[in-house]
Amino acid sequence: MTETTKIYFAGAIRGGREDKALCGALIRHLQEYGDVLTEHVGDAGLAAAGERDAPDAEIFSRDLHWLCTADVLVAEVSTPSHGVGYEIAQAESRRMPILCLYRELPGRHISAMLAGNPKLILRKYCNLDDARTQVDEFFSSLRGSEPGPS
Ligand code: 6IA
Repeated sequence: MTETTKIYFAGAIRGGREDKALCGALIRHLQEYGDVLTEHVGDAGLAAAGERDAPDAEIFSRDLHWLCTADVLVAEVSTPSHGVGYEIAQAESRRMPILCLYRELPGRHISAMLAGNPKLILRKYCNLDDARTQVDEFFSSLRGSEPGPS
């Protein structure tokens, strides 16, 4: 992984925008590790409903294209989202490293399709600092798994 690593950040949009500020802060941290293709997910101006920046079909094909060109996927999964679940499944089928971050919230449980999936790295966090630490550990584990110079 280098500073040109392409990172696809996934976070709920129509699923709910409660965590948009947190997603924005996570994206800024991820930018220390590479190019975040989906900066808009942390955009405070992007609401769960309201005006659309593009037709759904355009959003779908643009995002899927970005996902295909990404090296890793990092997802914030505290808020259930159809789109984020779909993106995680796509990333898994492309054998991309995947980090899913979540907070424990009252009355909410992470889907068994994530919690039971050994292909994902699923990490709980309590606050932004903790989430940043999880991101740091994820990228250092990726560096550790790269083949060294021969
Ligand atoms: O089902 P969701 O909407 O919660 O899915 C969120 C995920 O789908 C994010 O990780 C994004 O990558 C992708 N996504 C969903 N909607 C959009 C979007 N505009 N622009 C870019 N990516 C999107 C929607 C605008 C509209 C809600 C006003």
